[in-house]
Amino acid sequence: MKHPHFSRRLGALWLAAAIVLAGSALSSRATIVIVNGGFESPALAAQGATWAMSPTAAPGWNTTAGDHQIEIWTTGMQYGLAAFEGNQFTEINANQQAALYQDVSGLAAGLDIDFSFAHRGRDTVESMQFTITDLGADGLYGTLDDTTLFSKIYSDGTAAWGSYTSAGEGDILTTGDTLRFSFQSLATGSRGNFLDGVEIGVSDAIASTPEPGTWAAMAFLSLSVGGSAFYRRVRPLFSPAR
Ligand SMILES: [Ca+2]
Ligand SMILES: [Ca+2]
Repeated sequence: MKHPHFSRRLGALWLAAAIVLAGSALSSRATIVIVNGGFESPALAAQGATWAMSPTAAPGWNTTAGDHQIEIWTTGMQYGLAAFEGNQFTEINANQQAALYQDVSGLAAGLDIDFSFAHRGRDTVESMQFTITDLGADGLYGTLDDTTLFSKIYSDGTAAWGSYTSAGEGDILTTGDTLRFSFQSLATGSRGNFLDGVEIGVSDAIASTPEPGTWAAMAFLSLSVGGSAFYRRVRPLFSPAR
């Protein structure tokens, strides 16, 4: 059976979200809308000085860096430093000051946005600015119809990961436009601002939502019977393709 407005790609995204949410820091109601938030893909060999630096080092992520380089570290690469989650994390400044971001389109309006992430300084207390921007009707970043939905600066030293969530930040709602989720390093130069464990999810306060323990069963069900029940629950979060 064909499901209009629901592409195979989105279906895969929902399944991935269901799996991720088993250990999520976000509400059990939230559906993750970004990909590779833990910088675990592609998996690098876990050995001393292994890192990746390339435009495709972290699928799903984009950088504002002029050289387009994204840098991924593995646990133990330097300073005995371990990833906040999994085995890999990123340093926002690869060769220069930059922002890492993901644009998410197709979200219905009026959904609650929740987030969590971990941040750490490399050399000293370092700061970055997390911003959620509505790109407006033109869907383009940096134009006059952009609106900032949320923006906050986070500062952490080298001793430990700082762990943050949207708890206590008030409601942040989707608008129906494409949104940019951006982590802008405020450190200059080729070093600074480790980032890991990024989870950004949306939830509909009205939708009936299963308990976390049922997600895996639902994912299995959707694979087994074509996902009609699973899709019906989650499809209202996305508006029809435009
Ligand atoms: Ca990670
Ligand atoms: Ca715009």
